[in-house]
Amino acid sequence: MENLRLDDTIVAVSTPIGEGGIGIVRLSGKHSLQIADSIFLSKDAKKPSRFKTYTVHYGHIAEKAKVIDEVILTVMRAPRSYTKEDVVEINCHSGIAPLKKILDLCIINGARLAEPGEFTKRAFLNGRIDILQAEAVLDIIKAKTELSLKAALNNLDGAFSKKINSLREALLGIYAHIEASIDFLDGDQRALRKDVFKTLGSVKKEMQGFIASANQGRILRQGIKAVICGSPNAGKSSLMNAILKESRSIVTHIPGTTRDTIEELINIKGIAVTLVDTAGITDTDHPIEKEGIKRSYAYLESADLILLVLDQSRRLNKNDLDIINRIKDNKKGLIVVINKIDLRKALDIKKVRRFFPGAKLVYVSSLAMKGIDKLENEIESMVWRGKAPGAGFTGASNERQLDILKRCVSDIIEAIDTYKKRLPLDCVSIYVRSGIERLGEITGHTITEKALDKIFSEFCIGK
Ligand SMILES: Nc1nc2c(ncn2[C@@H]2O[C@H](COP(=O)(O)OP(=O)(O)O)[C@@H](O)[C@H]2O)c(=O)[nH]1
Ligand SMILES: [Mg+2]
Repeated sequence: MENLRLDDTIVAVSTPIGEGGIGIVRLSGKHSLQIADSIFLSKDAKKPSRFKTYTVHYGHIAEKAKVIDEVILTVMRAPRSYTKEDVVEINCHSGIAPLKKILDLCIINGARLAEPGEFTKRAFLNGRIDILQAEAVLDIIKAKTELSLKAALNNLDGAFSKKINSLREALLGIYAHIEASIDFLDGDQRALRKDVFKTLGSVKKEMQGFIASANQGRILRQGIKAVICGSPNAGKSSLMNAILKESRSIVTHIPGTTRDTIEELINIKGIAVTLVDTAGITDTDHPIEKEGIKRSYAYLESADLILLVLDQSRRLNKNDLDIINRIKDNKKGLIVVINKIDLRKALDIKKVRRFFPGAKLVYVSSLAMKGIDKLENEIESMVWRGKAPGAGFTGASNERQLDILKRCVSDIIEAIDTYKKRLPLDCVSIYVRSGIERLGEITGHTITEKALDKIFSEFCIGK
């Protein structure tokens, strides 16, 4: 159980390494205060081990009286700290030299360099948070929009854990009843069977709800990739700029000059959208242009949403038709953006509709910044398929959680089928038990060390 050691004191730089105002070196474990004592010089010569919990102190970090940096030191004593252990945080100047030197000094004085996510892992092992909450910490760090931050905070707060725990308790209730029912009389057996059936049905329904909303959780966490495509000069780069409301992509009169793809991360109605401006798709022999087009197609493969830009001021040409044929049977989200509505109309809209019978058409002028709002609304409703998560969203946020939920639902379905076959309740209870164990894996009630390692390996050192 190498990784589950809790006896040693760990240390890490908890802020991103680089030049900045403040950098933080964090210590956690039994010897945190003792280590701080040996490297911290306070003005009044008081030692950190004498400091009250949640107090902040000015002083210097020094190696044998040689000052390394001017710092502020915070003491948070067990059990009321991030890890439930004695924690010391040293706010120093953020530069490679002071951070590295202070880190080294802590190690020389008995601390061990923390593994990725080890502070949060200790918070879990010491029982302050469960695994869903630990994963929420990661979601918070990675959140790109307010909406995704809110969802992650709800999970950190334990909103999802509570729901999972109550399902687990419902299953535990059934399990205990069945186990106790062996001596029941017939009449009582019948009442129990009814009860078991009802509870299994409602547990199944709730879990299926979580599975259905997991896609929203995934989008909140990861965002989506929207790829702008279309023929040269259709106005792709202009559209990108209009959406970004600033000129980041190259806009030019010469067709085919955006040879490479340009990506920007933007916030559209709370969704983190990676917007990609591709090279115009055209029939060409130019090697660089060809490469750009190859990449455009590759991007289309990986897109969650395609924005096809068509130029309203001209009729469909061969390039348009090539790309339309390429994407018309696409199973992903697609919005047809009819651009240049400030110009005289030459495009046959009916023909466009025939290619994309179900698709949304949005009319814009990228140049005049017209219709961009409507496009953003359309992107939002397309992404959420009309069911946008509110600020109270709580649910599965990653593949691990979703995968376990799915396996758990199949256990419950098996349990219900077994019940319906009128087999003895003992047979039902086998599946109920499996379901209980799986739900325990989600929260960490029952979890293997391997699964734990995998979860925390996604964290960075210092978290
Ligand atoms: N009138 C008008 N011109 C536009 C509009 N959008 C783009 N253009 C012009 O069309 C040309 C090609 O635009 P660009 O964004 O580079 O097209 P791309 O090759 O698809 O990236 C430029 O001269 C733009 O100014 C629009 O909505 N209205
Ligand atoms: Mg362009």
